[in-house]
Amino acid sequence: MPTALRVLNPATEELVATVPAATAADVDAAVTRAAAAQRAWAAAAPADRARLLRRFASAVDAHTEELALLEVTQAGHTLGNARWEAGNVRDLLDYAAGGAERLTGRQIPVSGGLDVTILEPLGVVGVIAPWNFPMPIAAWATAPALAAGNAVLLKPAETTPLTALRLAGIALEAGLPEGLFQVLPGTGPVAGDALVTHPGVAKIVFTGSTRVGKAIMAKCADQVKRVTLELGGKSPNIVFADADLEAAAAAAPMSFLDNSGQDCCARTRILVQRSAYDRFLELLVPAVEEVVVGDPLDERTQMGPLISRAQLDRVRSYVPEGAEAVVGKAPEGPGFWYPPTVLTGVAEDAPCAVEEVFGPVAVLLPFEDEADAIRLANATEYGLSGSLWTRDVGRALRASRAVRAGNLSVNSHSSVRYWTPFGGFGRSGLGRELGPDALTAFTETKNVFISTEG
Ligand code: TXE
Repeated sequence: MPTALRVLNPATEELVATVPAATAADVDAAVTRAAAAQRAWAAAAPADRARLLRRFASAVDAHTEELALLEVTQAGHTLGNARWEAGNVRDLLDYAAGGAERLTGRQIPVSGGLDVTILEPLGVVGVIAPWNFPMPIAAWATAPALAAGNAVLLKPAETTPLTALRLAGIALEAGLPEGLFQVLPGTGPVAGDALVTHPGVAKIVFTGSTRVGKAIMAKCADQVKRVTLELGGKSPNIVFADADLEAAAAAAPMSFLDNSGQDCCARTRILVQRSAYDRFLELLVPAVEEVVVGDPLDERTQMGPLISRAQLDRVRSYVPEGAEAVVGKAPEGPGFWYPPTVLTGVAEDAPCAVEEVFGPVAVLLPFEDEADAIRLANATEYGLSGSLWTRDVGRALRASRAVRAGNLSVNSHSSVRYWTPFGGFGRSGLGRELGPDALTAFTETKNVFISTEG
């Protein structure tokens, strides 16, 4: 196992930084520090926790540009996206701060006494984050976990530790207690596994591949450790013939090209009703060809590189030799570039049509009628997101109920809002993040009955 992580700029392949990799002993020491910090944090008044989290949010806001540039450099995100992502961290911290003040148990009527529920913090929470959205995904768990009175140990992905490390520094500068939020850059099998198996870690929040998520869930079972999983997706974008086809075709490219398709909500299965298929394809071709791919620092750029050579190879392996496709433009190397690609004429069950490619590749498939659309939409083991384009309200509601996915949008591709719940059906995950119940996921409900008789 490497003792240091090499961070490359995916747009240039230049070495950006070398970061020491945490060992199991480092994780153990971090758990001890975190547990001590957590005890004091949980005992603090909720208003005091809220005040510090708001200070943390303001400090993130003040460092938006620095964080955004760091994300562009290590992850190849476009500057606009990276600024949004830093803003998302700020917003989440603010939202969670309010939650700290509003997290309440209940009083339940009983005879012979008083019954109350108390929401106890879990203790030390381990967050294992992926490289596709290093800042937001880390904050989705960290902000509510802290707000609910927990400590957080965050292990960022091997390729993208820099923004997480900076966030930990900003937290300290903002006055968060030492040890409460620590970042442990390291490999999955060493630092990640040490968090998963450590008896002092009460819960794991994992975002990443279904393969690793399943293995983590199995290991957590040993200690009946709490676990939230956000795994992959293969989301449908269903376009009915009665939809505003111009709007649907204009929106389709960025719904799977944003972040170079390295997005678990990417709408990579474009399902179009056969009677509108030719017209939709005619509209889609220029929309795909016009997407600006290139230097992530250029404000006009809409799509940057893939994260790594391994990811580039993985994406290539999904595109059959000589495939029929609509292909956009991409720079030549250096950098891990792949052009926007829509595969046409592929079989419904081809690997590129049912597996998560995690790159700028979608498939275009025709369907006959509503029932056929639902059948195709659900013909995957995933169930994270999806879109429906139609002008028929009844159909929108029927289809929304019938598609098995945690996050659906009608005449839109929006999936993630920090104030609404997010998570998957099936092999896309377990549990929900974000939204009004985000803090509750980091608590254990305790019921106390107080007898008034004697
Ligand atoms: O993910 P991994 P990878 C999907 C996407 C992508 C594929 C592979 O399809 O192409 O997964 O990506 C840590 N114990 N998604 O290989 O390995 C690892 O260090 C504990 C979808 O990068 O799952 C990193 O921090 N931790 C996804 C995190 O798990 C372990 C986002 C994710 O890495 C570990 C990313 C172990 N044994 C990839 N092994 C989404 N849901 O958005 C690895 N890790």
